[in-house]
Amino acid sequence: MPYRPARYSPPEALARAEAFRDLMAGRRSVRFFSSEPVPRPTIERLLATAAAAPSGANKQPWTFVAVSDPAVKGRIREAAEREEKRFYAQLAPGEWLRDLAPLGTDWVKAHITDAPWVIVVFAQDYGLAPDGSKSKHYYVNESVGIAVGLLVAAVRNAGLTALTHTPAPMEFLKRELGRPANERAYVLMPVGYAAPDARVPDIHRKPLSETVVWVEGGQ
Ligand code: IYR
Repeated sequence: MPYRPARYSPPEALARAEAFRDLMAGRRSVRFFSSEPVPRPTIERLLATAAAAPSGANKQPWTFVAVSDPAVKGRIREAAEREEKRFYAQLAPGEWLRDLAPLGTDWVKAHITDAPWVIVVFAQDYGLAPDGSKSKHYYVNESVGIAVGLLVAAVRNAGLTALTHTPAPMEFLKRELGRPANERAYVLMPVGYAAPDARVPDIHRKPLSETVVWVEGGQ
């Protein structure tokens, strides 16, 4: 079927690219959330944005579990902290702990109960129909990663913040949220307003010159 995406004049395209760059370059991972509520319709739009991501063979191999129930958030926090205590005290190699030191993270995960919403993203390693039959999914990690990227951008665009959090290991999330055999927890994201006194580590992005290689010609 025909498709005519919006197009812009080159100066307008540049201005839009700059404005979106500025919006996204101002994004920070925030670990301090206000408990101020965010209405469900807003979260629904953010999730619809994520679900518009491209995916291998259009299989859309993701499930988003949006939790605002304080009891469920409480159980998720408890289990996450149990895993994280073990991570920080026993599992993490010295180099990993040294790499995390500038972020100031530890096993306490107050963001899980402070934020009004916790979105748990599950990756579907294969399709599972209600009759139990299985089907193939393709490039699952890539597809779900792109969807989470769109979600992070949508959250920022709405003036909210999120933390992409991966308590390791994450098996407890599948159990706690009663997800089926074909799903695996991919990331946990508290979403809400940043606390008014939120602080972030003084870390910086690499200059583009270290990140981009140009191979130009022909235009
Ligand atoms: N999952 C732990 C440790 C952690 C790991 C990475 I890689 C980070 O970028 C941040 C934290 C935690 O959430 O504290």
